[in-house]
Amino acid sequence: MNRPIRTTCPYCGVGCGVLAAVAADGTTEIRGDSEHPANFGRLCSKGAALGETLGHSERLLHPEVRGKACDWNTALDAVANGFARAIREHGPDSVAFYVSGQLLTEDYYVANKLMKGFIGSANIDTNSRLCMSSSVAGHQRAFGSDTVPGNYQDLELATLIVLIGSNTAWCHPVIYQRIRAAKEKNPDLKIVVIDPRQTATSEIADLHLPVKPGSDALLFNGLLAYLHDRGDSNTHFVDAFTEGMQPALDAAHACAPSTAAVASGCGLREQDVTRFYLWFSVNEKTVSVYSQGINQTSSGTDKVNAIINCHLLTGRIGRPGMGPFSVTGQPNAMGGREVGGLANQLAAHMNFDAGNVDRVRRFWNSSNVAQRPGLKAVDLFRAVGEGKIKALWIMATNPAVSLPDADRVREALAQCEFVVVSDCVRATDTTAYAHVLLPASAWGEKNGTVTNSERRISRQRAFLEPAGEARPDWWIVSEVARRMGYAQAFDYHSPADIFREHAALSGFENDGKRDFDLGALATLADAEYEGFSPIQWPVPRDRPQGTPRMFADGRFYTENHKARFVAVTPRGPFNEKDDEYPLALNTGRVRDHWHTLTRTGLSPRLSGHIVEPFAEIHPQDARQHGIKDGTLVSLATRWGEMLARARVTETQRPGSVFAPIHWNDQYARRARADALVNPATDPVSGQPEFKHTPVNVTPYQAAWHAFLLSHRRLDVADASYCARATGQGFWRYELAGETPSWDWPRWARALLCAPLENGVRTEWIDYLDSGAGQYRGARLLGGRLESCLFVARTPELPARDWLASLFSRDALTREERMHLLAGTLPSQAAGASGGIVCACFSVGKNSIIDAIREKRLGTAEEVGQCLKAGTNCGSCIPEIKALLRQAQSAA
Ligand SMILES: Nc1nc2c(c(=O)[nH]1)N[C@H]1C(S)=C(S)[C@@H](COP(=O)(O)OP(=O)(O)OC[C@H]3O[C@@H](n4cnc5c(=O)[nH]c(N)nc54)[C@H](O)[C@@H]3O)O[C@H]1N2
Ligand SMILES: Nc1nc2c(c(=O)[nH]1)N[C@H]1C(S)=C(S)[C@@H](COP(=O)(O)OP(=O)(O)OC[C@H]3O[C@@H](n4cnc5c(=O)[nH]c(N)nc54)[C@H](O)[C@@H]3O)O[C@H]1N2
Ligand code: SF4
Ligand SMILES: [Mo]
Repeated sequence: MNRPIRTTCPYCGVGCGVLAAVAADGTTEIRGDSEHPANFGRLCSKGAALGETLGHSERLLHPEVRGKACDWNTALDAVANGFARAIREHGPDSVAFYVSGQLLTEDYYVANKLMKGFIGSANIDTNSRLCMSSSVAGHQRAFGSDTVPGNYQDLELATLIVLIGSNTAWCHPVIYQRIRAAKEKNPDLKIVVIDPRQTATSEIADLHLPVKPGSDALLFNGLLAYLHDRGDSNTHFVDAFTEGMQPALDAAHACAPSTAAVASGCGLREQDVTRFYLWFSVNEKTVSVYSQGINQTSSGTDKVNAIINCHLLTGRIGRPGMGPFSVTGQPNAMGGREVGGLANQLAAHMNFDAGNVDRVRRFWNSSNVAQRPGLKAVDLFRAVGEGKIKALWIMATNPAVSLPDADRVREALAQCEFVVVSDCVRATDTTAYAHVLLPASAWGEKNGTVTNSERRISRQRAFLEPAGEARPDWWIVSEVARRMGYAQAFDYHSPADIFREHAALSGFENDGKRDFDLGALATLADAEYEGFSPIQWPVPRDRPQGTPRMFADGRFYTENHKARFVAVTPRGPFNEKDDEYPLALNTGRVRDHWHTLTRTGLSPRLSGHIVEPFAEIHPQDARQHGIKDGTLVSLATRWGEMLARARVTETQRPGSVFAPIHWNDQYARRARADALVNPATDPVSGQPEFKHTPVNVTPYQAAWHAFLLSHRRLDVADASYCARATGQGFWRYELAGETPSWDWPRWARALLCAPLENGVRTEWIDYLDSGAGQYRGARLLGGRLESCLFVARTPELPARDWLASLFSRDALTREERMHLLAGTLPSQAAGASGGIVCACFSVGKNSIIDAIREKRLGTAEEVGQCLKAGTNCGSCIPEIKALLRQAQSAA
């Protein structure tokens, strides 16, 4: 085992410290870093399984130009020439970069500098537009700067935590674990969850408010009015450090004349609203955590300010245990904001004011700095579709899957003259449209920094050699810049060079005028950069120890240093539901997958929790739309359609449907949620309304259903529904189709027989009941199970667990062969796992239910002692507790 390397998890914005050690056999052991202040050794299921995602099977290993592998020189020349030609013929605004919060700060800085500083256009936007831009805009309106005031420790010091539009348990699991631990220590800590759905997060809630989708501004305006009317205003703070309270209060009173009016407008019980308001009133130490349920709406910026208003009125900001807290999604969403990666920012938290443009021009020593904001993501891709953008470079993001109205995004990419994609993975829905493909180094191979949700900058460090010819993104961008004639300004030899320049720019002519200041880090020696310990910005020259909390002195970054209330008039979603599309589509994440599956999709452990795209729907709506649990449904909106497995559940709010964002053409067919999502955006931030699109749901009339487990990866072309998941030693396919085969045995043989099996003993075991429309077949190769296929007219098929377990066996016993087509051994007839709950120890739902019943287990700890489930990363504890509750209510 090599010495462990200290690095940072590449998934969510919690920014956990990780220790990675490569063993002699090439596998990587991953542990939480007990010294990292974000996680103190904890990891969630995704972080813990990082070692399973480092293989090279899917990697892009060398540059390609128009489908042909080539050397770096050829590819870099092609990119530089393609961009230079477009700029020469159509001007700098005819080109664009679309980048990502998954780049490291150094990569991001160089990309931003090239576009805004030297090409002279601000057409560089980032997927953080889809993620954080309403928070950024809300912060800027309230504080005059994009500043997150507090930190994670505040969650442990608070007596009330309000989680708004945040499925913390699944999306920021280590923050959730810290909150849970804080609640165990202090049972008086109250937790309120505001989300139309009941999620895993609601499991620790003292109060869950299932708000009507999009009604949060009314709820917080009501709170503002209530706090004021009860005399909870901190008049000293308001008078000395804020402005604009009265108009904000007037707007609040106008829409929220009473708690009853709020309750009815938000679809809540009045006593629940009152309880929430009262708790907020009496708990000075309140942290309001919010995330995509707030940001991703067409009035997201107003909602952010409606929340911040309540903290300003009560002066609950900048002190331990309190504050509004926007938690960031991607590992380096914050770093991207810091370098100016959003099209409406210039650099280092500076906007396009003339003074800033001049300052940056002098610092970069360029006569060509962009003078005004560029196109925001949705508009940018619209411009691509209209042929206005002639050359586009996409780095570290997968817009064909993740942008709203994603079918139009594909059309735009298909007709763009010159598309460059830098990615680690060869085949994504976006790389399919690239003229030039550039192989980027992946996590574990690159060096640089990231900033987490609490402004803490940490190092990512390499512990692996780059795969194939992959190179770090900063190097790729710098090489293109050189070839475009900017060699001097991009003469970087290491990420440390870039970091020092970035830090110097943030401190340049700053003198406390701008929040983002890393002045003290501008002269870091290479060795110091190597040994860099996590630190919270600002780190100005006179405060080299960093800054845990902001605004403690009541001084903000507006002209007059006062924080601003914003008067908010609540607005509903841009597209309300209509007769044709009577339900509201809400989209989001699942516990064990990350975005478009390019990494978590490789891990058998992570792929076992949820194996296919689904649509959650309330029983009442299911009845009305003729939908049964476990069947396939078609979801359709004015923008597109998808197929998914129905999950009928009381946790869903009547009137809404929830679908996950993860599945795409690489893992499924017709399952991209964003094909359905409307491209409506927030007028201030440009953030899309991902959480609300009018939708219709109908049963999908499949003539046959099937599952297939196969040692080899296959292409099941005849299936209209197909979802693939990675198993241990096999691929799992869930299938359905509109026309049944005339001859299933022949169909199965055509699909499952591989050409090169000479000399190996091949056996078939199969069974056909053509009357019942049933076929079951298994194929053995040299005595091992190679594949099996189960077809039926309905989705009722045997459980997959026992069959799946046979793929890790060298040979099958006689008994196993006999029962192969039954799908289970008689002794295990009830032994299906029911789906993985604990990813770390592969413990299934049914084993937990059985253990609870048979051993009379009462707590998650007891389940852990008995089955180990939940004892490693703890991400599944909310689900275990839900099973305990179910068992208790059944008993
Ligand atoms: N497992 C996992 N974790 C992740 C990611 C991942 O892909 N997988 N991605 C990371 C990224 S980039 C991000 S941005 C974060 C996102 O983290 P979250 O914001 O927590 O995740 P989402 O599932 O997008 O949405 C959160 C919740 O908003 C709710 N919601 C919808 N509409 C409304 C509404 O009108 N009001 C309120 N109050 N709530 C509403 C949804 O029901 C959902 O439960 O997660 C990060 N962490
Ligand atoms: N309907 C709906 N849509 C959404 C959302 C939603 O809630 N609902 N959420 C939105 C949000 S918040 C986000 S953040 C986006 C995320 O959406 P995307 O950014 O499109 O998703 P990822 O799968 O993370 O894409 C990252 C890509 O970069 C590659 N990559 C990883 N590391 C590197 C690297 O170091 N260098 C390079 N060059 N490439 C790398 C990966 O292989 C992958 O292809 O989705 C948005 N879309
Ligand atoms: S909470 Fe999980 S995904 Fe997020 S940084 Fe920590 S280990 Fe990674
Ligand atoms: Mo995000």
